Amino acid sequence: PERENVLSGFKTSAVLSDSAREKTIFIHGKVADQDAVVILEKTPIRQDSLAELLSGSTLQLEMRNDIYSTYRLQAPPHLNEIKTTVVCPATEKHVKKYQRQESFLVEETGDDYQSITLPYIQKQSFSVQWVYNILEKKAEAERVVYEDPDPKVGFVLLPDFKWDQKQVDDLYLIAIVHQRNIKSLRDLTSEHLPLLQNIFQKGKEQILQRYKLPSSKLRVYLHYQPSYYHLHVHFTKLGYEAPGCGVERAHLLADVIQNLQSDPRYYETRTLYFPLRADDGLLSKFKEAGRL
Ligand code: M7G
Repeated sequence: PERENVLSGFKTSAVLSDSAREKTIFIHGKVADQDAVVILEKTPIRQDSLAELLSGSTLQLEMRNDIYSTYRLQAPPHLNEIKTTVVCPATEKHVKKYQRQESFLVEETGDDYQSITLPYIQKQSFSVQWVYNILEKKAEAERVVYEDPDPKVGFVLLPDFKWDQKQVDDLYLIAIVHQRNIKSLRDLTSEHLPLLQNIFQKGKEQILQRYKLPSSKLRVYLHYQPSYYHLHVHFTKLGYEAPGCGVERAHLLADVIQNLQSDPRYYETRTLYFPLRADDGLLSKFKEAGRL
């Protein structure tokens, strides 16, 4: 494992959000004059480490009352890690993405997509360089779980960077398609059914083989709007509320496939609903167009 401390010179400028329940904090700051976003998250307590945790820790009594007592437990360092994600250099848009914000539901017709959303995302979306790095094996190559190299229906399946792979309870993988011209759900037509069916079927098979999770335990979905406009599918464990996964943005892959089977142009023409955050530039565009 790489031992480096990019964070030793980190200067905090603001806490973007935090959650005592999720045990996370999102911080904005600077690393050597560059803007950075740092996400700290306490990891779940693993069942397979319980014996070691209980026997190998020191306990400090806080209070005792009748049959009740509370302690502070000092776990061995390797059982007390904090998962840390660093985005550096971070753009203004990254800072906004992680800032707690009020959001508003937008109604986007097919025409709105063409006249408002498409021009906006062509100018203003996150770089998908990290996606190309994965497809070209320039990054995360050793993390790839499965690849179908076919240029039309192929994809790469790998752990999402939100998942530390230590326990299956919060399983989170993404399938990234090899085709480079599909931005999002909006671009899908019946032409893409073989691709979607391939991802659905092989993704489920691989997860069953490797993690022993049957498809009845999986939530397989796309986000609209996504953060990154290169088509990808999320695979998470059913019942795991992944951070940032509000119901409004999720479209189950099984539904997407059926909708395209019944209407080849379903996602081109339908009104789609999604939340946008107060400071999202796209929200301003909808307001300017009188659509909100
Ligand atoms: P999305 O629906 O476009 O955006 O999903 P969201 O982040 O708003 O949900 C993109 C998914 O890719 C998210 O689940 C991210 O956690 C994940 N992801 C983002 N980046 C930059 C990386 C990365 O560099 N590597 C991996 N493995 N996953 C990433």
